[in-house]
Amino acid sequence: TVSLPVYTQEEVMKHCSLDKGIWVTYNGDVYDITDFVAIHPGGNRILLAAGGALEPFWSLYAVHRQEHVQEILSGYKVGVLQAEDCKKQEAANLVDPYSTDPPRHPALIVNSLKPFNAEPPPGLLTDSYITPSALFFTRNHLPVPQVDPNKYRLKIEGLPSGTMSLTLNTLKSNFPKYTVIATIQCAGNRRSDMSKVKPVKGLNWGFAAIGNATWSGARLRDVLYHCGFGPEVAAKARHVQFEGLDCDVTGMPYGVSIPLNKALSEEGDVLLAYEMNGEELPADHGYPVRVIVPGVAGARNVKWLGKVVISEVESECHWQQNDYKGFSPGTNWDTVDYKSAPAIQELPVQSAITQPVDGSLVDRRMEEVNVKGYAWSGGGREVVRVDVSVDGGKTWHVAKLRDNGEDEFPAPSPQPGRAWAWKLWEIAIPLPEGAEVLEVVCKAVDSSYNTQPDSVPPIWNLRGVLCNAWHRVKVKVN
Ligand code: HEM
Ligand code: MTE
Ligand code: MO
Repeated sequence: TVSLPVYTQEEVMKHCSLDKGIWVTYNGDVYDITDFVAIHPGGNRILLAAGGALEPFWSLYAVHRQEHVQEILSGYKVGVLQAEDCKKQEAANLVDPYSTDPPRHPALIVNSLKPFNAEPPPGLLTDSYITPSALFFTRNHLPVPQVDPNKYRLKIEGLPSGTMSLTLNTLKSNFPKYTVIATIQCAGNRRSDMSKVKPVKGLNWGFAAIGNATWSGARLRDVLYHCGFGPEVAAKARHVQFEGLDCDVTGMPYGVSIPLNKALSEEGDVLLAYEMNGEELPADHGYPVRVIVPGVAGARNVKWLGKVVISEVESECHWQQNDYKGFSPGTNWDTVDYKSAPAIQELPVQSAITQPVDGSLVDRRMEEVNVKGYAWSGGGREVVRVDVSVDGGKTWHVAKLRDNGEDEFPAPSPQPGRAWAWKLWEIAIPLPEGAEVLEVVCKAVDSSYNTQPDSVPPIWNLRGVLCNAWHRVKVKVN
């Protein structure tokens, strides 16, 4: 083997532009990645590491903690880093941007630790109509920001009065406090069902990236009108952009937008929430303030809200423009054009089976099999029916819908178009005679008579979002 040249950090640093070449270090090795820059799936940001170490960036973007990424990198190796510089780097890498993340519940199933992404065991999900905050799924793209409630300011931009700045106390005391019970679902919920058909890119969520909570706070519309929203702005503005206080290494915050109409509508129930389930928001769920956009994909419910911008255009951020969009099963990574598809807002009708568990056993002496699950639809469309089958969809039974499971949370029948909360459902179905395997299936119907597609292939998409095919669970009878 030819021994590779040894470089100092200083030499590596000189290679930080496309004309001088782009070099980076990783784990004590030196790489010339000039030719890779143009084909990097994460785009231009790769240049941030030019002339320096990859570690601080890769610790922020967990997608790189995969074997195939290491393989790509190894193809560009040109040398090793001088021992003394290696030591310096190791010391610097000990600063972990996630070190201030909060403690989490041990029952959560972790999909990625840094950033933290986790869901509860699905069986626990239907134990209570209101999901306990500690078990509510968490979807973080970045480290949890540390926010001092006394220094917190919510900036409102795009109104005639210029930038407005509201304290936490103002939000709490100057506006009426509203409470809504709303389900939040990640657009990637059930991605693992999609990746069984063909690999997709993204966190491998099971079917518990969904939860139902009470959210309390000021209505966004009240705050906007208070800050001077009026006909002059309404004539031009079309979107409300949100920015989180969580930033990537370049200082770019998490950002998305929703249609202005949704934000202004009295029936839209969009909140600047400071409470979840009657307590201040937990750190993972957006302390001290998050947006709740009922009926809309989790991604638009911005946590650690720092800024609201009234605008003619959608958010320019990655998560609005180049992520959280749906595509044809025929679209691949060579042909995908993110500009061609609208951002996901309202989600389609969804349901899943939490009991029985896939692969479990049912005793033949039991005459019935108890089936339980959740059902929900986006856009305030109420789930009006859930059909359940134990023979793979040949025969169907109608499940009993529960608006709420506990007396403490009386959920009155929602107004039409404002059904933001899920329904839990259950049914006891007679065991079919002689059956050795049951294929338990559920599908929900919403108030617009939308229902779920029977299988994944026709809705498969490269990013694995919007997976709402019939949920199927197999159990053995013994
Ligand atoms: C995604 C390689 C540097 C940010 C990816 C993926 C690969 C890759 C293979 C796709 C992973 C997957 O989804 O399976 C590399 C290599 C790098 C490098 C070889 C260095 C030589 C960086 C740097 C940053 C970065 C320095 C940030 C400053 C991202 C992001 C994605 C990504 C945000 C996700 C893109 C998306 O899913 O939309 N990278 N990367 N990468 N990379 Fe890098
Ligand atoms: N807001 C900020 N600031 N940063 C984020 O990473 N993730 C979004 C959304 N809001 C995110 C965010 C996504 S994709 C989802 S699904 C929901 O938050 C998840 O909310 P939860 O973690 O409270 O369940
Ligand atoms: Mo999400």
